[in-house]
Amino acid sequence: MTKRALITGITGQDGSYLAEFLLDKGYEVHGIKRRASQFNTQRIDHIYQDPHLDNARLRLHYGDLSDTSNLTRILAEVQPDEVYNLGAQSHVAVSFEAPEYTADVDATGTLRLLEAIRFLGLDQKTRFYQASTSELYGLVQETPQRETTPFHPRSPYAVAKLYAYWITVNYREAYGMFACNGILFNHESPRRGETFVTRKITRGLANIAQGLEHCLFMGNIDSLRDWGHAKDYVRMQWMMLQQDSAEDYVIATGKQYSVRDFITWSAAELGLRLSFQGEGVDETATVVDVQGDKAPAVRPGHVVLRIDPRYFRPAEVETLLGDPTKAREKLGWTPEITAQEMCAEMVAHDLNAARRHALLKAHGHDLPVSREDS
Ligand code: NDP
Ligand code: GDR
Repeated sequence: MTKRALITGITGQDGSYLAEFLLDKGYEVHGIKRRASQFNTQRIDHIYQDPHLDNARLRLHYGDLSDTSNLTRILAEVQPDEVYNLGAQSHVAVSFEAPEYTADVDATGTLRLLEAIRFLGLDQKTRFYQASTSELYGLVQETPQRETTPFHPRSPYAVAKLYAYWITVNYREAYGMFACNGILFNHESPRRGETFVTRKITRGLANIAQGLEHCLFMGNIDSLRDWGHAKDYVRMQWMMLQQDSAEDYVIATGKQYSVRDFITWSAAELGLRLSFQGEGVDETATVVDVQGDKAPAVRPGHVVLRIDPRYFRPAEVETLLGDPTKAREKLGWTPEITAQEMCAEMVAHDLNAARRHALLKAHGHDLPVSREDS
């Protein structure tokens, strides 16, 4: 029997990798996609299947986590064996700007899905994965953080995800649903949204290397994170739903680096050696050496990075480090891609894009570089 999965957030970073993964496993994959004024399917265009084909195994449904009737109708139609709830307003800084919306989508949206599953009588058939987050630990109470570490969320996003975490546990305990939380630490890839810190760095420096931008403006570069690769992490999301019992798992690498480290690695991938000078909001990074041909627009002395306090958060999560022992011992999961390898892949991807852009520019097509302030 072909298994059927429903993914909310299929157009996002994780949704796109998970859809690929499940299609490879022979699943019929249904995804919920928001209506947008422009195409928002760039991450899944390569796996798109024409719905007119009888044997299409990827199907998209318009929907939104804020719309109960829409979610109920899609669930009734699809009758999924597995639901992966990856849809969310997922940007921590933006959640301070739009706290109520974030709560509606990230917290109540999760409840809407769980309740629709129950209402439709699918609670004993459909397995449920909730995209929980290391942001739950926030102001950390223990290092490294594991499944039993107390939570202390530090943003509207994290507080909304705390509700989603507990409502998932509650539906498991109250109704015997197979519902799990994956407490995932930061994971990145060339498909990472452009305003998350790693992608902002790899894309920004690649653009600077090609003369498309001049300087990167950053927030707290002393922040420490446990970064893994999204491809490794979606494998684990699936594994969690294949177990005999529903449990919650921390997914992390167990290694921690600073944002500053990530900047240094990215610059090195472009042949740039940086020197950090000054302190706090006056800190800058200047190029001291240029090697190779990847950064023709950069000379020694170029200030490629400045601090802009607008990127500081009202409450910061300074440090996160996960302990993935349970995932390793119970599920045999270990991450295969290191943070440095991932950084190299991201820089190579963004350099390619920047080179294409610079080439168009050199031929008179001066397209603006898309930018966003976060
Ligand atoms: P992305 O931001 O890349 O993707 C989020 C997805 O959710 C997009 O498909 C987006 O649609 C969709 N979405 C946003 N709002 C709504 C809504 N109102 N209704 C339906 N769908 C919506 O996130 P990631 O792929 O990185 O993360 C996936 C999930 O995992 C998220 O829930 C995130 O909070 C969580 N998480 C992520 C971690 C990470 O490091 N990446 C770590 C821990 C948890 P659109 O494309 O139209 O914007
Ligand atoms: P995070 O990811 O908040 O951990 O949430 P992000 O990459 O946005 O920030 C990581 C750290 O970098 C610092 N930082 C900056 N961040 C951004 N975006 N822009 C900057 O200019 C900048 N300068 C410094 C941040 O302050 C922070 O400390 C991500 C999201 O994917 C969540 O959905 C997910 O739940 C968590 O990871 C785990």
